[in-house]
Amino acid sequence: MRVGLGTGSTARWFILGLAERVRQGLTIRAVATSLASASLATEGGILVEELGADGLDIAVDGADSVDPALRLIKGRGGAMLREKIVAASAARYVVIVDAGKYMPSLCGGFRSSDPVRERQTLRTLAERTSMAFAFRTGPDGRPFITDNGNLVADSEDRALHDPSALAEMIRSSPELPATGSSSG
Ligand code: A5P
Repeated sequence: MRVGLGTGSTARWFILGLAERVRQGLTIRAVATSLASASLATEGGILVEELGADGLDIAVDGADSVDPALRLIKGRGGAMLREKIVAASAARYVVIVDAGKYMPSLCGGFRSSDPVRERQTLRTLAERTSMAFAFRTGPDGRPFITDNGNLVADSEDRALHDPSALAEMIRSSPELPATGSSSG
């Protein structure tokens, strides 16, 4: 099988378990959603390759939160772009969460990928959503940059009552980065 590997502490457990199965003789090929997951998989003996045109049989990832309608917030790990590409390429998409991820309603989250328009992106988001957004910073206080060289814009100032509508609004807004996406 061709298997997509997610990113984060939950996906890490999946990769470790998969590596154990590979050591026992399971034959798979994997595509990783982050450099961290690629390293972990390779160290565990999993063959990691680039995503091919033939897609994936299954992808397994974690999530930051899930609501009663099984809608998800993802992206806290900063691997959203590759996670979305891998998820879209997989015939089956499995998300693993523990009980701590269940929320009665989701909170905001947005990843921006266009540095040229970064400030305009935040302004547009704020205008369209009436929510406050800020670019994520790392432990050193500098802007957090993803594996793909993207910035991450986060908003957590209120619950999302209609995350599906928000996701659609962002997807259909030409002013927002074409590869940007609501996490909801
Ligand atoms: C990575 O970008 C994220 O989407 C993760 O899958 C998500 O943040 C869950 O991470 P944990 O399993 O570490 O909570």
